[in-house]
Amino acid sequence: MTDKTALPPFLAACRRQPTPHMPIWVMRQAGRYLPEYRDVRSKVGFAELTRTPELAAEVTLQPIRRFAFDASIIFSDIMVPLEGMGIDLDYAPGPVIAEPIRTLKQVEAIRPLVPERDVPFVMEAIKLTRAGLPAHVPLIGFAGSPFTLFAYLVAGKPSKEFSVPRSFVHAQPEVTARLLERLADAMIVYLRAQAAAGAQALMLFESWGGLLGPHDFRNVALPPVKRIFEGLKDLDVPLIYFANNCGTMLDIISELPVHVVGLDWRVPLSGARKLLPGKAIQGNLDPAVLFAPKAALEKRIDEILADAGPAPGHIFNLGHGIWPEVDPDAVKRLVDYVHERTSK
Ligand code: 1CP
Repeated sequence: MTDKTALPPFLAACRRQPTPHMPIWVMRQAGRYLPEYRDVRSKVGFAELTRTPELAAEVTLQPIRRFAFDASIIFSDIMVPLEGMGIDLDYAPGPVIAEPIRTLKQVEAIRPLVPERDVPFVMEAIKLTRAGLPAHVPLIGFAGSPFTLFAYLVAGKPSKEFSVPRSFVHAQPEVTARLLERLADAMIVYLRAQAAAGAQALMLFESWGGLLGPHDFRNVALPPVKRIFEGLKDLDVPLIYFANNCGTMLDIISELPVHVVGLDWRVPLSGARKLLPGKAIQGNLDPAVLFAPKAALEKRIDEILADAGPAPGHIFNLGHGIWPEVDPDAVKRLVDYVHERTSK
């Protein structure tokens, strides 16, 4: 018999408590690798999907129906609150900004976010999704980190090197600091509104912070992130920081008041455990390994479990978002194998 009073495994692992099996979910788990998602998308554009609570809830629940995931993440995008702040953007499929930010005047013209007024559909989608989820599957709310949002806002479109925002940091330090501060304040109210609507954990995606070296990461990207997590500390929900490509900066990241640090596949988990005392870890199978035959996939999973060790406080995940080309059967093998290997 299961203990009805026990925390769901995902929330227990966030707090480094023992769990009956290791929880697993995958970043971008609702999306183009699922035929049922492609069906919905054949009828509505991505922006409309994010603005229609019934449809956003439906695609959020799709992977939960198919796989034994231990957490759900609300279907939206890191750019959605920026649309609510008056930024004109489109998805092609990555975000494209009509007028990339270059001046202080543009920064000052960005409206402060009032979530209930500007993006009510996100909170509505959270409520609908929560009502449709089983009790043991917590719902994660999320936002983009200020530096990651800054990278898109200044570059104007997805980019490999993000050379425009990276040079902007040095050419326009005051404008950079002001924009990051504005974004931090907006993400605090945005994440608080998601928690109030029913999100049971909050995750910040630092997808592009790894473009910076340790000096700039500490001085530019980190202060607004600290400001956000300080602004959420009083909430009774686990806070997760996904530190993509930041493996050389874990000593700096260890200072953040978060419960969980998400890690990409370049980071050995045994080393990360040492550098992140008191924090849970999340990750970190290379998304490319989902293309391996069954035995090789299982071997890699075993290696990650062995490297992270048996201590509580490990949530299994990919090291970054799942790719659209992945066979859903490989995801089923991944989820079921992690559960099988870690069941007590
Ligand atoms: O055509 C489509 O269906 C649009 C493709 C798409 C999807 C499915 C975009 C545009 N966003 C999303 C959903 C999305 N974005 C989720 C869904 C929730 C889930 O996991 O199930 C999440 C969490 C995001 C967050 C996001 N958007 C991040 C952070 C995570 C990461 O991957 O690092 C980033 C960097 C973005 C920007 C973005 N939005 C869309 C795309 C294709 C991109 C990436 C562009 C790039 O490569 O720079």
